[in-house]
Amino acid sequence: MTEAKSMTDVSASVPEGMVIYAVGDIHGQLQLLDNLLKKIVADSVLLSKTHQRVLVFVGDYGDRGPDSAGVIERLISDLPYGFEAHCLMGNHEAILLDFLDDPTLLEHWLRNGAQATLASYGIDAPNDDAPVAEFIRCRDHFVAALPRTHLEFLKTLPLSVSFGDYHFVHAGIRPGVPVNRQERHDMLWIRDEFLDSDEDLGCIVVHGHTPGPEPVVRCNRIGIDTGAWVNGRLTAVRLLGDERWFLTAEEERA
Ligand SMILES: [Mn+2]
Repeated sequence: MTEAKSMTDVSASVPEGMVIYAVGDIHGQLQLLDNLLKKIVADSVLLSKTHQRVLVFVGDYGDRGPDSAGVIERLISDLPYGFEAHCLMGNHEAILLDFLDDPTLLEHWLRNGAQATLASYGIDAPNDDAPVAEFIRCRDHFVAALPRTHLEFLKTLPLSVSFGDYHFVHAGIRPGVPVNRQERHDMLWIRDEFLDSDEDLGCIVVHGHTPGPEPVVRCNRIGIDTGAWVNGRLTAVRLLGDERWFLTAEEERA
């Protein structure tokens, strides 16, 4: 890897013959996802004969936006033809899985947008101060409504993937710890210690989790969460050779 140390210059490469599109946090915005996928397909048409086309999704597929179930179904079975896809785990998927094991965690999930996900599977969420019996009932209904394919998908999401000089992970990594020794909790939840670091991490980290109006490029990371559920913008970074640029789908708002 070359020594790019300016705050905005990232010098890193993906393997030759590969083009990667890494997509930020979707949060139930199926329409934005479909619009962005169309742009990615159009953008990559001329590369399809010469390059392996790779999609990486950095997690947070559900919660908050209107169609969590639809987003997961799209990722499982209806991505564009000809792409290799890697879907990573986000903290919202982890919260969902934890709730299946321990229904009392619904209170925590409700603070993170569970209502939208539950509704997308046809379930009314109880209030966060409802008795535990209601949380258990909600969990049981959810287990019954969640297609087996969705459960299997959620349970088998990897935490990270690497290609060339790039490392893809939901929230980030802990500076000073090698990428292969990172802890699950950091990869799903870390913010300031990672976001504020300008240390050489040994790779360029492509991540979501912390939204902003625009993608963020620093010497050691690229943040691609543009707040699909709050800003109506879903972003992908395209990585080809040592070049990168951004594709965005935007909601039309009156
Ligand atoms: Mn997140």
